[in-house]
Amino acid sequence: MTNVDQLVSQATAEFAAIADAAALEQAKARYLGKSGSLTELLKGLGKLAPEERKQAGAAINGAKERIEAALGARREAIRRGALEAQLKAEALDITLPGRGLPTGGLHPVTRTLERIEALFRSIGFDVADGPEIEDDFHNFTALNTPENHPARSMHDTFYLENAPGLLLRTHTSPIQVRYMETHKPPIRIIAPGRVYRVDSDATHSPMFHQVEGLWIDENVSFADLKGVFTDFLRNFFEKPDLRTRFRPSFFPFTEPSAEIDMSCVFCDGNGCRVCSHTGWLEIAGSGMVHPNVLKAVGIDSEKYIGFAFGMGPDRLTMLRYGVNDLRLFFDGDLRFLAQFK
Ligand code: 2NM
Repeated sequence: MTNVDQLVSQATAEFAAIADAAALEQAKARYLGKSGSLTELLKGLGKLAPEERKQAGAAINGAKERIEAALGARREAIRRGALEAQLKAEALDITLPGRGLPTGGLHPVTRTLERIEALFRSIGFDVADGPEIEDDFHNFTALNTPENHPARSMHDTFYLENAPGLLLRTHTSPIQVRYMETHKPPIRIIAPGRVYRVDSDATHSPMFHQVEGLWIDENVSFADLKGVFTDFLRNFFEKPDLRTRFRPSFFPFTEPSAEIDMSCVFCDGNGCRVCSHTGWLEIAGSGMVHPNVLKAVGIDSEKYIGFAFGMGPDRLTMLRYGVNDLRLFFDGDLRFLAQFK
């Protein structure tokens, strides 16, 4: 084997052992670069006799072509190998199932509201809605609440700045006032929603929820109130033996008025820490709608009569799920909320 043939097979073997593009270019320089082995051979041509020079020159140039060909083939092989590795690494298995999204859940108070709505719909009540920013008339005046009533004070009610007469509703009764203004009896509705009062501690939040109920017709009695509300509580807490008691009370918008207590759902009325060992839990306010309220909305108070009640679904939710701090419902802490999924 001649000198040049040896060089070609040496270069070809060296290239074949290289897997890296940059290393291949360095190897190329060792043969074809300025002071590469082949270049050195070309430089030596001048020292040869003219007749030898031609033959040697042709042999060296032939070797150069073969080395360049080997180099090009190796370059291409490395490029294809890199491409194949990349394609393999980035391959997508489109037959894999999706990862899915974390599931959310309804807020516990929303679940209670939906439950209350379903139970009242099932006995023919409609669900009414209304604005959270109310005026003086619908929140107080129409509800027989006098000008000097403490509930109207800035200590208890959020009034809007630069908007005289506008406030955040303190109960959902204005929904019922608006409904009575626009509908003729018989009226059977519940009014769920957010309400606002200046109050904040473990059992009071400045925003909380209320559900009020209203049934107006020609012969609605206090006995109907007792039956409807007791039946509702038994269904809501899934306790057929739950008992209620109605204690005389006062509200400007009802006469007579009553506080509704139910037998404690934790001890069935035997007395425990939740009911302060009384066996009873305060759960709602109620009464027969005051004639002045019916007059304010244009309903004939000689012909029509009815009952109304108001309860706190936040408290109902606490009792149903055994939650002891109202603020947990409004902090938005997922560690708490995720427990209701
Ligand atoms: C309560 C207690 C008693 C009530 C009265 C009315 C209306 F609009 F008919 F006058 N709505 N809700 C009412 C009555 C609310 O909440 C403790």
